[in-house]
Amino acid sequence: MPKLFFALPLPDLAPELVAWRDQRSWPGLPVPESNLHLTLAFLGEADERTQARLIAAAERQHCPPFTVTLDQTGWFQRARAAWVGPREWPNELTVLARALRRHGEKLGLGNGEQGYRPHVTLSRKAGEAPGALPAPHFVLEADRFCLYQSVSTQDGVHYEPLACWPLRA
Ligand code: 3AM
Repeated sequence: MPKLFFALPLPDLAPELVAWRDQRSWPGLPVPESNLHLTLAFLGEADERTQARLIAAAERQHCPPFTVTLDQTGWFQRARAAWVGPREWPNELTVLARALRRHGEKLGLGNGEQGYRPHVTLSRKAGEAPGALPAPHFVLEADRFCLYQSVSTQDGVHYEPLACWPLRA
């Protein structure tokens, strides 16, 4: 069964983020540009019936478009992920992430974690935190969200959108 998650795609920002990361000393193994995303809710393995239910729930989800400024670097020590993320973020993002996590939980999905820390993972297997300076400054104009599946190939993992929905009030 494929592993699923909801995320914001970063079509315009991904090349800028990669160029920024690759210009500096950044720890760990770089995440390929095509895999960059901002996770809203991790779901885990889901069968086709559950996928269809997730899609139906996401279709009914309403959220206005919002802006997120990625102005900080960070490191999840346990996951060994180095990232950029917002210092502060709009309430719409918190509410959307929570609603999508709950859709998953109602279907028995998720990892039980309650806290939400928006971030874009730029590298994995990072043994140390990235430098804090110079601070990043990337503006994400979020206007849609997607359900992704994680596909393992010989070249590594690829994240493929299964379906996307516009953010609208
Ligand atoms: O790219 P980020 O860091 O946002 O770390 C995985 C990645 O998130 C996360 O799901 C996203 C797509 O794979 N992930 C994988 N397993 C996870 C788990 N058990 C997980 N997040 C939470 N719990």
